[in-house]
Amino acid sequence: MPNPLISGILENDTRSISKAITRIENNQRIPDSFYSDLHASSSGSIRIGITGPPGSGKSTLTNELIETCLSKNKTVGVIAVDPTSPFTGGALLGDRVRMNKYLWDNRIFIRSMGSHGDLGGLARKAQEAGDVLAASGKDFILFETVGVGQGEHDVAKAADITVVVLVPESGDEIQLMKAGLIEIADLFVINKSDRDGANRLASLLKNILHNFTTRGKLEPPVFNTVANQGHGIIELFMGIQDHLKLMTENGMLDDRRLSRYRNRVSELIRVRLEDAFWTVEKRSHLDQLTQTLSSIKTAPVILAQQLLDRQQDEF
Ligand SMILES: Nc1nc2c(ncn2[C@@H]2O[C@H](COP(=O)(O)OP(=O)(O)OP(=O)(O)O)[C@@H](O)[C@H]2O)c(=O)[nH]1
Ligand SMILES: [Mg+2]
Repeated sequence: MPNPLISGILENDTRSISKAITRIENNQRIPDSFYSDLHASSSGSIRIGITGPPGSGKSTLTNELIETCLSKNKTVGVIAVDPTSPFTGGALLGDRVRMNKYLWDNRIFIRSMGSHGDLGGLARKAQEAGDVLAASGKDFILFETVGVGQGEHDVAKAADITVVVLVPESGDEIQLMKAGLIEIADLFVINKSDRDGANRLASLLKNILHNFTTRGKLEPPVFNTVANQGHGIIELFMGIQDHLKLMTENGMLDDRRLSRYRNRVSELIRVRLEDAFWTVEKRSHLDQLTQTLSSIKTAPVILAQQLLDRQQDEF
């Protein structure tokens, strides 16, 4: 018999979903059987990553996408991940407003996650929260992350399809290439297209994408939106569906899900090995040998090897 929390999640009970995500977020002990049951029911959703620079309109766009999903009788889960904030701040206040809007509507579940200073763990937790939402039967799960370097790559790993949100001022060819966005984006959105330069950026971007899309990837389409006026949202929603259809047909979606699964296993092993390795004794040994710069006598590679070689009782 599944545990009561799992039963609640499978019945799309908001309190159970919330409770499970809180446990994941706070690193509380969760039995393996919970994860097994979750896994058995968490493959049905489409996971969409939405990332981009601060203030580009990701939350506004997400809100519009929620409404579009609802109008098509689809259910939605949102995980708003902010790697830059602990648990307070403007963005999260905004999230609270929209959460309240859907408080009594179990077709929607919205949750924010701050980093708690544990950036690495955040991607894993967001994935697991996504599993909870998937098991609750949500058709779409939106992962909204502010793009600050690594953040974009993490969200890309968590999602089936990644939407990168830019604004007309987002820069010239070199800046766009350098940001590494071309590699992770499946679709581009130029939001705030009510401002000057939106068409210019769209043609520049299309040109770059045409020339630089790597093999094994579809050329990302570019959409113009004005999210705060609801313009271009339906087109974007349809564009996401079309792109997913293509990815399904040529096996890319399965490939991506497979590599996501493998990455998750590798990442869990890495974390467990490190946790097991760093005993209190080893930490204090490292601290002692590195009290000041002048106290350091060996190269990092040598000290690392010494720590790896020593048995517990030698400390
Ligand atoms: N002019 C214009 N303003 C917009 C548009 N979309 C959103 N905004 C405004 O831009 C501001 C930032 O929007 P958000 O949706 O909070 O942006 P965000 O990317 O979620 O921001 P962070 O979460 O802080 O990174 C808000 O004041 C929005 O009302 C648009 O298409 N045009
Ligand atoms: Mg936001």
